[in-house]
Amino acid sequence: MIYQRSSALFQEAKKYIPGGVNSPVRAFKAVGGDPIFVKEAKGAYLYDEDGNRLIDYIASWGPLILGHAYAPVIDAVIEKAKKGTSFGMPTEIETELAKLAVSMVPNIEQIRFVNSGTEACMSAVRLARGYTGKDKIIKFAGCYHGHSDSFLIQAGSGAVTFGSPNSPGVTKGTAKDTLLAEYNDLEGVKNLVQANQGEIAAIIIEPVAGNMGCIVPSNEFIQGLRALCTKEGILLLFDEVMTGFRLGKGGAQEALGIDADIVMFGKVIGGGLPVGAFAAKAEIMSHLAPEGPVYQAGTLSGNPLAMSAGLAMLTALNNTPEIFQSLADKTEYLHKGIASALSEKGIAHQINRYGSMISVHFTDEPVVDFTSSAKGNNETFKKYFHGMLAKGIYLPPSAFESYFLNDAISYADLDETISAVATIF
Ligand code: KE4
Repeated sequence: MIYQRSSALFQEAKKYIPGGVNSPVRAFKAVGGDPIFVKEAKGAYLYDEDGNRLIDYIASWGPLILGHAYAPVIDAVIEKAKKGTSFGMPTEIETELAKLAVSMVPNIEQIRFVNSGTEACMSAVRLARGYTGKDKIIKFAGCYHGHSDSFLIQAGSGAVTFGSPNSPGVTKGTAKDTLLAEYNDLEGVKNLVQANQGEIAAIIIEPVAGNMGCIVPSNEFIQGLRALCTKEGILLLFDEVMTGFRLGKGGAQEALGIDADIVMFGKVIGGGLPVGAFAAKAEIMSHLAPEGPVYQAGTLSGNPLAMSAGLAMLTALNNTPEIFQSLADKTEYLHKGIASALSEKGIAHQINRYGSMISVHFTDEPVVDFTSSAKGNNETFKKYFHGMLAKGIYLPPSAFESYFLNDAISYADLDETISAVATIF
């Protein structure tokens, strides 16, 4: 594999864009080396600027669940663009996507579209604070809800990758209203609630975590959170930016059998264009402007171009729900293949998997929270990442991320991936 053109492009990018990227996780800081510049992509494959073909396990960090340049999405976007891209006025397609999303996801009656997962989570927390009249939120170490100030406290994903979980620029005034708990530690949450009686508006969680690698909640933990929130009048916020429309039509609420009070989406719901959303029962959503007092807005929110991509994507998933099982089967196959390759070589590892989310951790201790995830051997991870890249397999460039399989990945691609693991170790 040669990467001259990518490296040259990176040098040029760094002159005009901070760190040469528009999102830090893309910069390979955690694994070293220069990031790969993509020229185009189709189905399961990325084609980079040096002419290399890479099997893609990121899918743009989740959105492209049916593979790159999925024809129905592309066609919808082209057709819609010819009629104008954004008007700043209501359009019918927003209602069509809202109706479809509400029909697919349990326990929601209304949805508000925004432009990113960050905006969805930030707006949902403001709504929860406005609805309850309380200020504090509880988040979990290693969970990432976007880069809004309240969330950059022991955040996951890029924030933890750079070892600066508490970002400069976040004021003490903001940080004091974000309480921190450990994932899968129900007692710790109960103690926080006890110590802040009557002050907590919401508990926000990734119901299946993907930003410290993939971490699955224990039944006792997630059911306990629901019961605690109900008892204490705290809103339970499910950040389904990753899991929404990926674990199934109904996302994590359906998969785990838990009703959240507000659900946030991003990624798949936009089909690869900038769409985020948050949703709840009408009784809660009616507190949002212009109907209610909680202000939230956005020039490009619900713009018809992004809506056309989201509508084509969700329509495809709604009409062929069997793809969710197909993806889960492929992910299980990958899990078993990588596990046997690593075991054969005597490499200490944990593999966490839920649906089509999976992550490999080079540690012999079960990975159940941020602390145990951080014990993974990053030197081994770096060798693994670059070894796989050299074999044409593109994995997330950080141990604190989940892979996202897309349904265009074939079993032949999976076999190529598995044999690459065996070879590099
Ligand atoms: P965005 O603002 O990046 O669209 O969404 C923020 C967000 C919120 N909630 C969850 C569970 C998320 O995973 C994310 C974004 N995920 C990262 C990858 N782990 C996006 C990649 C990036 O930061 O470039």
